[in-house]
Amino acid sequence: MSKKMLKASVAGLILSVSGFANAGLITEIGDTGDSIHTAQSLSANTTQISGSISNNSDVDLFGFYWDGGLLDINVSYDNSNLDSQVFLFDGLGFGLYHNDDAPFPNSAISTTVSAGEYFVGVSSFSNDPVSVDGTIFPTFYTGQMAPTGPGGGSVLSGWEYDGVSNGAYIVNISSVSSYPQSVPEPSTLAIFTLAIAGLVSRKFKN
Ligand SMILES: [Ca+2]
Ligand SMILES: [Ca+2]
Ligand SMILES: [Ca+2]
Repeated sequence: MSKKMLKASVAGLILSVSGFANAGLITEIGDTGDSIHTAQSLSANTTQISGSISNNSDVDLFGFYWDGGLLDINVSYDNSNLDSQVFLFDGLGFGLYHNDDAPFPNSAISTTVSAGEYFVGVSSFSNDPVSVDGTIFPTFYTGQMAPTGPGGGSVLSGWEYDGVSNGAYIVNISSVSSYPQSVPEPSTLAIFTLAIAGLVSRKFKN
């Protein structure tokens, strides 16, 4: 290998290693919101989030795009007094999974989901998400829970704000994707036209 080639490959290796490190860790910016409209978006290739439940009522939501397949999320809090809970919502705000204490003392979710937008939420036990119909998840803490609470059929509208701890946390997450480019105008127009055509034909049938 020539000296020039060696230099180039060393430079390339340094670039790729630093690029990998930069892409992985994302830090909470200020205090991210507790609704899907105020959530911080994760950039592509994020594998770790460093954040803080800054007071007992704080909830942190992060939005991301997922290519589909097995999604692993694990919240840990080695150096703080936080007792975390983790939640997964779909792109519309419907609850998918919740875990408080497993594997203890972490809060983890592992699920295979289709491609699309999702939101991961962190709160302090027992600050649970609610919809207009009540709590979205059951209040068990023995593992990963489906949204079988009274409010599980409706989208996230708020939280109970009754947490009992606070502190820093780390979320380890399967490498997320970049958000797809915005939907081109013609497709939007086509969907709109189809919807109108559907409405008109229904009216005619009636
Ligand atoms: Ca926060
Ligand atoms: Ca927050
Ligand atoms: Ca917990």
